[in-house]
Amino acid sequence: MTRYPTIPFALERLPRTAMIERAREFRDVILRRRTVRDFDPDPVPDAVIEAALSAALSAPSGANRQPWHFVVVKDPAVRAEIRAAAEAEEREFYARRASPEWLAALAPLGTDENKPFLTDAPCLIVVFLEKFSVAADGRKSKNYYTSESVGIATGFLLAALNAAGLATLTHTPSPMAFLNRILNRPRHEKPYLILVAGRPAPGARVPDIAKRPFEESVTIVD
Ligand code: IYR
Repeated sequence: MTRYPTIPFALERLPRTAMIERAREFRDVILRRRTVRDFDPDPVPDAVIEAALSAALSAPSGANRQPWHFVVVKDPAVRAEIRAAAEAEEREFYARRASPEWLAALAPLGTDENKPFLTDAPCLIVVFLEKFSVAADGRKSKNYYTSESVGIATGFLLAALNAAGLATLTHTPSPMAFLNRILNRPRHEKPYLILVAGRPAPGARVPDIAKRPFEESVTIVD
């Protein structure tokens, strides 16, 4: 295999104060992100979704294989189908599949098998992970660090949607194979999560929870 040719790369050399300012500006934007479960049905501009997806697609990935596919679902009938299938799985999850320990961990959040946000929110972005890629001629090639790569891309997407003033929810009904069937995606694409996006419903509320203190989560070796 030949190496890629290289191209120059330089970033504007920011003074220290500007660097700190930029870092804090981004922090302040992302600190406004909350996982929301009550959405307004008002549609979101396509251009916002497209720009946020372009940000996601720029994520680093193992060997630059970009092992992901994103399906944007706006069609209310398809969202209704996804909701019905997710709620069927979630009924099983809450009634039988989840361990008592898991249910106890979820109890403070008050989640249950009802997922109205899947039809209330104007936009679902279903993220698929490709353990291997299939070329146009059918040849398969293995992908690397797929969960890390798709996780980073999904993080970019969340950050971009929230920066645009949208609320989001990462939803993972379990199992999610119904998404391949409903969205007509090939078997080698594994559903990773459903990202629900829209404006929060008027009067939406979120749990009063906080992140752990900085010092507890970060160790600096200087
Ligand atoms: N998938 C279920 C359960 C669930 C699990 C975790 I971990 C959460 O942080 C939230 C929910 C559901 O969506 O209800």
